[in-house]
Amino acid sequence: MKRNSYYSLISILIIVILLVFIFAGETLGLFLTPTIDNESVSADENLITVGISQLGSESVWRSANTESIQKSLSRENGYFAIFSNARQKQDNQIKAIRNYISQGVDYIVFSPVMEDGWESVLTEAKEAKIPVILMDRTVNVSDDTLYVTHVGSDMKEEGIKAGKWLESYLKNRTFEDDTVNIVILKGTRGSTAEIGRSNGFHEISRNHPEWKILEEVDADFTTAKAREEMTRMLRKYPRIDVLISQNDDMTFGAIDSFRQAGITTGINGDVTIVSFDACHEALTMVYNGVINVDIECNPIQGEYVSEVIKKLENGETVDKEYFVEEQVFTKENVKEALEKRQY
Ligand code: GZL
Repeated sequence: MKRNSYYSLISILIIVILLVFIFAGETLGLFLTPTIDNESVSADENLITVGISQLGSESVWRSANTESIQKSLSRENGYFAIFSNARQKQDNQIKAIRNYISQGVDYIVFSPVMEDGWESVLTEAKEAKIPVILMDRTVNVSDDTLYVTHVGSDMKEEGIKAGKWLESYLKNRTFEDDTVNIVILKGTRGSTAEIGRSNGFHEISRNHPEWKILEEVDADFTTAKAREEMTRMLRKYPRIDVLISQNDDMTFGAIDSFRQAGITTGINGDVTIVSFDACHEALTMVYNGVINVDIECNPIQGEYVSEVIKKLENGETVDKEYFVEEQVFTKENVKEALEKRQY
């Protein structure tokens, strides 16, 4: 065999072996979850080791939530935190949690991408005597001892707030043929935020036969998907009066689509917009009258999680549920919040 073809064969072989290794590593989640190496967690520091599985980085809200947990569970505060981003895939979260269990962390903190499918991995954590704290979203399990506490928002209450705001807003407004045409952009199907906000809003909307919900579509909390779905719905429905958008990132995509179609939104606009999260960019739009109302969902949950862990470390009992403080923002009250909003 000629020397050159020998070398090219060897290099092809090396590339193939590398690709197999990377694929196997990704599949087994080996690259997703950093490990605790002994040098980094010296015993005398007496750090509390926490495995954190964050569901993704799909929205402004999520980035703020991640920053909050990483800031609170810091080394200065007595923690050694291992962090993994599941890229919106439940399998990646399950792999990360299993990895944390095998590393024998002291606590597991995670934001479940959807409510179902956690029984077995949480049973493994319980059997390993590793307390699990839910952050942001929650899980649907038959045995609620599979997690110690949920720190997050009352999402159903957020949906009810949206419905009640729309009720009061529509009281002195009339629409063609006395029907209010509504479309809903929903978050990740099966997530606590999507389930809670949908159920809460429907609890109010079912009292209004004049509210016609033309379509509810899953846009996965992302700007791109929302833009795509809103463009499709604008082609499909001759008149849309109200958009309920289950997070600000989807609202941004929908507004792009309205603008493309020459449709105005917000105060005195063609379409009334109800959004959720209340991030800085959206609150600026509320202030400028482009979004009518923003139902706050507070991502700053790290301090609550750290407080729960410190209580558990001291052998104190903790509540099953900790809800964070949240408001409803309109043009009338948004200015002060806007000046303080960090995300
Ligand atoms: C709400 C959280 C949602 C936000 C979205 O608690 O789960 O997920 O509303 C985020 O922005 O993507």
